[in-house]
Amino acid sequence: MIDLYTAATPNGQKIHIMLEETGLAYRTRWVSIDRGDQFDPEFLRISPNNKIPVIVDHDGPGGRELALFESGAILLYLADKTGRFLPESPEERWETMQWLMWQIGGFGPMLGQAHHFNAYAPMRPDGPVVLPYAQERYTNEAARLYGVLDKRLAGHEYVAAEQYTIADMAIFPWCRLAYRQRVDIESFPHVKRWFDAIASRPAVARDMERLEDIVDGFSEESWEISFGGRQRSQA
Ligand SMILES: N[C@@H](CCC(=O)N[C@@H](CS)C(=O)NCC(=O)O)C(=O)O
Repeated sequence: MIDLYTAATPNGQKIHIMLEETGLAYRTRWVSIDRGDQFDPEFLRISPNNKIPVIVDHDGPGGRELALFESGAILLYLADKTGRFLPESPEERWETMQWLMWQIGGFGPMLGQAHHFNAYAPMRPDGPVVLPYAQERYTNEAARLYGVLDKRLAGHEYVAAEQYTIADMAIFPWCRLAYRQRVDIESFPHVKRWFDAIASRPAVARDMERLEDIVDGFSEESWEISFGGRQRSQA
C-alpha cells in the first residue's frame, strides 16, 4: 500500500496518473497547501522541503517502508517498482530521463511562475502587486517552452522514446492549466493533439474527473469570470 500526500496541483496530479496507470494500491492523503498543512512538523518529517507530492510506500525496497519526496524521484521510483513507463534500452531510457528533467527543471518551475504572476498576484487584496516585468518575463518563457514542446511533438507521437512514458505524465498536468499561464494551447497544434490523446486515456480521464470535483470553482470558465474580470477592472 502506498500513501500519496498530495493536492490538486500539477505536481500532485503526475503521481496520481502514474498510480492509476500502474494499478498500484494507494490511498490519497490530501494536504491543504492553502491552509499551510505542508508546514506541519509531522509532514515535514517526510517532506523537509514542505511541498507535495510525497509518497510513503509501506512495502518499499526489502519490504521496508520508504518515504519519498520530489515528483521526478517518485515517478522514477514507481517506474522502477513496476517496470513500466520507463523504457529499458539505454537510448530510450535516457531520452525519457532527458524530457523528465526538462519538465522538472524548466517547464514546471517556469509555468509555476507564469501562474503566480498572471493569475494569483492580481487577486491580492493589498493593492497592485502585479509586476509587469515579471508577467512579461514568465509569459514569454511559457510560450517559448510550449514552442519547444510543440516542435518536439511535431515529429513524435509522444515526448520521448516513441511511447507513453513518465515524461508525458510529468508534462501533461501543466498543459491542463495553460489558460492560467496566458498560453493559448490551440496555437501549439502538436501539443494540443498530444494533450487530447493523453487526456483520453482511461487512467488520466479518471483522474481529471476527480480533479474537476476538487477544484470546482476553479474551472476555465469561472477563472475567466473571477480573475479575467478582476484584471480588466484593475487596468
Ligand atoms: N520540485 C517539486 C515541486 C513541488 C511543488 O512545488 N509543490 C507545490 C504544489 S504544486 C507545493 O507543495 N507548494 C507548497 C509550498 O511551497 O509551501 C516536485 O516536483 O515535487
